[in-house]
Amino acid sequence: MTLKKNFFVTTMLASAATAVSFLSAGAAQAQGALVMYCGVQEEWCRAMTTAFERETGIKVSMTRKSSGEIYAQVKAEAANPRADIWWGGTGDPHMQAAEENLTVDYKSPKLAELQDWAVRQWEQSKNKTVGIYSGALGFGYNTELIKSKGIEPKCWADLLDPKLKDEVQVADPNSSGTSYTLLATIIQLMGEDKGFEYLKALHKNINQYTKSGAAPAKAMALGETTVGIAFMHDIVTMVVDKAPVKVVAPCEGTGYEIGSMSIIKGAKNMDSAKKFYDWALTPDAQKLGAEAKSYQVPSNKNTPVPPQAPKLSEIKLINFDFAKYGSSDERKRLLSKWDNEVKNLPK
Ligand code: S7P
Repeated sequence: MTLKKNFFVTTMLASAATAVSFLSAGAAQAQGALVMYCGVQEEWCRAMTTAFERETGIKVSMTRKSSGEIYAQVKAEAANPRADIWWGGTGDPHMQAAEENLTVDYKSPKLAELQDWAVRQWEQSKNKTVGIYSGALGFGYNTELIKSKGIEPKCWADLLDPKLKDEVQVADPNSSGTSYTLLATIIQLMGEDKGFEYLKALHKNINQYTKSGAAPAKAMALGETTVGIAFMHDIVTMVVDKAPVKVVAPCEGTGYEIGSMSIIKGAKNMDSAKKFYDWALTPDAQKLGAEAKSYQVPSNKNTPVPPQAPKLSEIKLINFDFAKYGSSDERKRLLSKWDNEVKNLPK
């Protein structure tokens, strides 16, 4: 090879190497921080973020919001999605997002390790959302404040007692998955007409419709409301923190949630989203819930169930129709009916 030829080959090789390193830098940029919308309590969201970063070296940018708010944001951003993964929150808005094509189907190698209810959620959503935990809806009361009322509520019906006027707190079902679970539960228990009559009567006793579903449990612990309707596990967290609070599984029976996880359609960090999805289904990741004082029942059969978790087998659970109450039309119809017929009723 002549000197000139040699120089030509060397230059070509160097340019090729530069092009390759440019390409991989570009790819690394495209695989930026994983953007997670998180639907559980802030402490658990933060624990998941830190552990995943430590485990994989992938940075996570996490935002915590209530279930209905995350759904609204994912829908609003659909043309140019910001988030990669939506982890946690009640299953109904995940189901609605699946039906509206806002999320993508994915089969995790961890699927075989999951409880039947978690897999059923995945199947019913055409593989677009999967169950990560479960927990029953109930209510609680502040054991100090209830004394002056002379009652001990045990049933949904007891919450209509005039002695509880302005003493009951629950979230707004538009923002809160917890409260939408209440709406769907009452309708399934009583039928739609009687269910709405119940919710209108309950409205007289409501002191505030909060944005977040767990807020009434915290308010009850602080003595700001006598009764709080919330997931039982969120009320247990207050009991563990030694608040004067009693947890009630309503005597008529109650609904429950399948907390879910979905990958956003058009995610800019698809590989990282799938890595997070698989990891979030492992016992090591699911154990972080109890460590953050979140006492749901985990979906992986090998994850220990926290001893504090309300025992689903001992609670009278309704046969919750997740497909119907997670469907886009039904969710929109019921939420607008609640807005029109309940929320703005005078007291
Ligand atoms: O606190 C945990 C938890 O109750 O929060 C989720 C809930 O959907 C989020 O709160 P919102 O009611 O405000 O949407 C539940 O999935 C979870 O068990």
